[in-house]
Amino acid sequence: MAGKPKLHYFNGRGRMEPIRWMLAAAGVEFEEQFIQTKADLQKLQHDGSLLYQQVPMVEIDGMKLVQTRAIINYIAAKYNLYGKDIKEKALIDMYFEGAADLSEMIMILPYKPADTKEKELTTILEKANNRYFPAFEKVLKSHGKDFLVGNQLSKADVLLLETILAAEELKGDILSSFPLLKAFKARTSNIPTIKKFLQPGSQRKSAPDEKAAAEAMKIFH
Ligand SMILES: N[C@@H](CCC(=O)N[C@@H](CS)C(=O)NCC(=O)O)C(=O)O
Repeated sequence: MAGKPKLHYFNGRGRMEPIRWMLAAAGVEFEEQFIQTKADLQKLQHDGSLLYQQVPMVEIDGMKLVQTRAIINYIAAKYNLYGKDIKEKALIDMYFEGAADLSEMIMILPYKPADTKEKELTTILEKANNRYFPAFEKVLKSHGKDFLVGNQLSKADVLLLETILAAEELKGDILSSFPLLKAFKARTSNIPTIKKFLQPGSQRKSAPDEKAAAEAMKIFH
């Protein structure tokens, strides 16, 4: 039997967090090898483990996979989080990419210069409120089902939940005018594998404070 996937990244959210979420939602246990210094990153870069000299990198099923989307798609395909046919896959990708656009804006906020953070935050909240959350509310309303596509959990649902929770960290009542998203959040948070990941002590990471953001910047810049 193949061993547990091994995740190579720093001990923070960044681009690895949605990968952690996908594995957790699929009920797959994983190990983490944390990159703590620039030297740790350089070691991986020099030993040929990173095709583009970048992380996230995940050792899984005898492969060393890089590129966040490729890793997520492999996990989604392997663990049935990618729909049942090519039309469902297209919709799942379309919703996933929308959530990813918002999620990425939130993910990089702590690494923005202090004097632009306030403006960035306003832009993110405006986009969440007027572009992304209305779109997902509309999708859920259009079919009245529990999940975004095919009434079955997919990588798009997992990323949407992750993104909702991250957006709520920025503004607690951000879902106030999105009742279907509120219900979606409650429902998906209660899926046993996800519920477990949301418990304290899981491998889920918290949003970086200034010190953690500065540490990560030292490794990658
Ligand atoms: N498109 C890549 C981007 C990866 C990326 O930018 N990784 C950063 C850390 S989050 C990195 O490894 N930076 C070091 C470098 O580019 O030399 C992905 O999604 O995996």
